[in-house]
Amino acid sequence: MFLTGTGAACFARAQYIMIKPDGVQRGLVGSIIGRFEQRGYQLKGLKLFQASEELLRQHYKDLTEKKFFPSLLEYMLSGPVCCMVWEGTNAVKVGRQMLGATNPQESNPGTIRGDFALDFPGGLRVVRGGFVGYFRGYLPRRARTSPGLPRREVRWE
Ligand code: IDP
Ligand code: MG
Repeated sequence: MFLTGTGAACFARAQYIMIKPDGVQRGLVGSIIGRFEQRGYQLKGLKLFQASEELLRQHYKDLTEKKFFPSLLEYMLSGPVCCMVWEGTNAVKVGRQMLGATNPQESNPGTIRGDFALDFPGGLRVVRGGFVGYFRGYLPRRARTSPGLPRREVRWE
């Protein structure tokens, strides 16, 4: 097991990041990986993955009632996503800061969204941040349904 420690301190060290289909198609994978490496985070899992509708409905369960959900679903099915797990100090909070605000127009310059994304409709949504845990019993539901990264795939040394 590559992680030791328990509970919140352990959770805070691992962040699931997904580069969405337009980010992959625009060739931004390298730049985004570079930012996390530059900052000092360590790549613990990486996979290019075509999500299924069923998995996306689980992954975005809290958003299914939103008006934009059908277009989000269609967009997320439009091509492979790049799934990553980054580990390091305060990865959840700092990772969020590095992504920028959900609405790209409100993302500060210097953040990933603030530098690479402009709008919701028609793409340019680029990245999604989430939360991932490693240990049985502590694993949040979201991590279990994160496209491309079932638990066993992030547990390599
Ligand atoms: P996050 O990606 O920053 O975690 P969430 O609230 O989890 O943001 O929303 C998931 C995704 O749903 C966003 O990344 C974006 O693609 C889409 N989304 C969220 N809010 C809106 C909206 O108001 N209009 C259109 N799409 C949205
Ligand atoms: Mg979210």
